[in-house]
Amino acid sequence: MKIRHCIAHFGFWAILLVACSGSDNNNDAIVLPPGDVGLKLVQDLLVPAGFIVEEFATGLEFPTTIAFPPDGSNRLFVNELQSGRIKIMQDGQFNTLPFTDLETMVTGGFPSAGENGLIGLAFDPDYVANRYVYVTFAVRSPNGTIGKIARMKDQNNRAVDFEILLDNLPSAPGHQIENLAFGPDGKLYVSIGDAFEDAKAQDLNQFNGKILRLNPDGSIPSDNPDPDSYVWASGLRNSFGLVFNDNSDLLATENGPDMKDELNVIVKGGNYGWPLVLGNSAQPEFINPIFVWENIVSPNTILFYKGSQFPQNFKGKMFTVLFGSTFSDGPSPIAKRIRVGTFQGNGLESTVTFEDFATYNFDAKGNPLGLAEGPDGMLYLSDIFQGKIFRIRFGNSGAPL
Ligand SMILES: [Ca+2]
Repeated sequence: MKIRHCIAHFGFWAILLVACSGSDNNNDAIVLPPGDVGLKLVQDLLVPAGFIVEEFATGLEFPTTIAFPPDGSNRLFVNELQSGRIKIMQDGQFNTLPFTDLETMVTGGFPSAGENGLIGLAFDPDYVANRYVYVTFAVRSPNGTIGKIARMKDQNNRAVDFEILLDNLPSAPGHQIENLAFGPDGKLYVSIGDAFEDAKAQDLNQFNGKILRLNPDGSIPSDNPDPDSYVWASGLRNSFGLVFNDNSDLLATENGPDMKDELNVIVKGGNYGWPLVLGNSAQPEFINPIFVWENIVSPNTILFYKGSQFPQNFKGKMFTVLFGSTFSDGPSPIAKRIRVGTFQGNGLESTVTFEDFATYNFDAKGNPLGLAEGPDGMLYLSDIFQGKIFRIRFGNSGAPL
């Protein structure tokens, strides 16, 4: 079985000579506050001094996106890639029944191989009032797999009123339907990979390699570039992470083929070049990324930190998960980590500089993928192959460090 786009990447993994985090990672002396005593400390995710990593959940089947609803409740929604289940964890344990089992809601069943399946999850901006939850996923079809966008309502931790908003989207064992994000305009933005048909990323009549924009009910917004089309931006290969920042810029991570991963600011009608150009070009018809990783690191989830549990200098910073190469054992010198990005400027004029925040030092297989900020301001990270969720917090709660 192969997971995620990054399967195409060759291993850059090697023995990590740990000079990267400055962490002493000696947690022996840490005394956890009451209520956290049961959580196992994680020594092999290296974080800056003062931070603590805990094992928050285990036993998951390929967890992808993780997200807390914007109602302040301490409920963590967890997507499982191939089971099609969305689980809810609250008060330290998973609910007996999942939020939903999408396998039972669609025909065809979920893929049992490849990197496609249940990927994206987003809450309606007005979730507190309307309880809508949106998901992106791919299911088996007679011709391979197809992508779908669906929404449902959260009724006491169970999904009701399931409806498909958009169907028959391009999919493949990789480069399938990825994430989704609500904009400050109340529209839903969805990333679709090129489904290994790269030329179609330049064809505005195809959904391969596009960012789509739709109304929450699945209709086409009248102010799209073409009022009869969902297409918002084109020329993308496989953008996994999708998020708006406080400047109302839509950021998307782009996975390059064997070099030049990108971070793009997605603008209305923008063409991001794939497969005609990689990274920066001088051709005015293509929009250049705001950041290029020359070597493949497989940037995935991105998240802007809004909380106050971390030290003040982290507020507004962008955490970026670098997945690394799939199935590789042990740490990687350049990937398998979370980096923290500092922005200057906005829009296409943005620049960003990165530094390491959390780096993998696990001996076994594992790749970081989903990232969520809890209502407690702590950072939650899913590891797809370890089937775990880690929690990272700053140890400022009276614990001796
Ligand atoms: Ca590009």
